[in-house]
Amino acid sequence: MQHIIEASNRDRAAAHRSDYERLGEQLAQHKVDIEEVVAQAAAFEVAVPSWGLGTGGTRFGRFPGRGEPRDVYEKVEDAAVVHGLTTVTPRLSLHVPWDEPENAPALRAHAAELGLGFDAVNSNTFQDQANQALSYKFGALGHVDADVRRQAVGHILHVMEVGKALGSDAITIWLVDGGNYPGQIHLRKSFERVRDGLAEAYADMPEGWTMLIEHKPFEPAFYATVVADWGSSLMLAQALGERAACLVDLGHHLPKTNVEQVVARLVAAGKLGGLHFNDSKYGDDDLTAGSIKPYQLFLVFNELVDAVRDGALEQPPAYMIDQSHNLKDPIEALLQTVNNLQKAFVRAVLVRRDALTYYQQENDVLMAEETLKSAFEMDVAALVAEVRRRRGGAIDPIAAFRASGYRADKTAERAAAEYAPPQSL
Ligand code: PSV
Ligand code: MN
Repeated sequence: MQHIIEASNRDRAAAHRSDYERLGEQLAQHKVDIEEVVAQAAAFEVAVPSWGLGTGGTRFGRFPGRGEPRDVYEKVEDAAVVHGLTTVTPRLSLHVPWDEPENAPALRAHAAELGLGFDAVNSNTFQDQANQALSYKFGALGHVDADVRRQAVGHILHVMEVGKALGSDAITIWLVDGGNYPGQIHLRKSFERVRDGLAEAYADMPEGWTMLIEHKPFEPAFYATVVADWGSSLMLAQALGERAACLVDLGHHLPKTNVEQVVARLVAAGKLGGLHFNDSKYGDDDLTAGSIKPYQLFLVFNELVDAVRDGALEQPPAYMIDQSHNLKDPIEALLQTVNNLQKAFVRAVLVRRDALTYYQQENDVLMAEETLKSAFEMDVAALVAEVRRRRGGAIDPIAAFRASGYRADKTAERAAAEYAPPQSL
């Protein structure tokens, strides 16, 4: 891939240089040094979800793409391509058991060879797995039966073991416990059971790990989900202790929720641990981040950049993508996503914070809003491309990927009848 990137960058070098210089001049007029922004932008990294590398689907069907990865080893291979082109996705967030490796140390070594590591691991008590003794049909950690609860805690501990072997240092737990009809679950007691189950898993969490609790208002529970909102998530994180925090998935909010304000509240509580990026029009649509509500994405980053800058956040939360690529080529969708995320982040960096504070103090509503809007409207594509170029990535990752013929090569290779997964070595 490296020689393709170089060739692709050579073709674009002159046009890119002039775009970058023009942006530098524009920023200089506002007394902003483009080099400083490039340095800050280079700090942005985001994890890729193992499930985002294959074609996703809905409950009505799935239309597989060409040359999809057949197992987690091939997913790692594809993730390395995304990282090679973008240079900012060095970690994979693995779902267990969807992408559980037979041999975690071997997978870790394979990933390391390709320059990748592992981000938070994700547990799954939302589906029954083959050979599972007890069903999660009526819940897992919140189930009325203590044996089911024990099994669910056991699964979470197992996922941590897998994560430990992979070199992860966090687990993300999204629970679907809930009910479809009033009366089905005891609203208060189901929450207490979930809290107690999480506390058991938390007590055995490896040293230095963080437990990320992800809330979601509905689906698959259609009447009452136990961990439905940021308030429930925060109560759990506070009950568990210092190493538990909340994860905000941008798609897990009721329509019209002010997501950036949710982010601000969790920062204020010292409990914002991670973000799942995606976008949506109606619900948890898992579309490309920035494709539907780019202003919201920018406003979320605005809160995060502001919080890091004034010390409200000691370090940025864990950034992860959580999308389902049903129609787009998954690698291309990820390249597009990463670019959208970087642009939103850079625009947030460009917000003139002194001016914003001044206008807020003066109750100058219009100018305060314009201060945000003017940063949001900046065309920062060249700056983000320059970050990639300097790190050995592609000025235009999608063009370079298309020029590489990678998908066509993999389509031929992965269609081969005989396949020996590398973990059998
Ligand atoms: C649930 O909708 C979710 O956002 C959780 O993060 C899951 O782990 C992921 O999507 C994959 O289904
Ligand atoms: Mn999520």
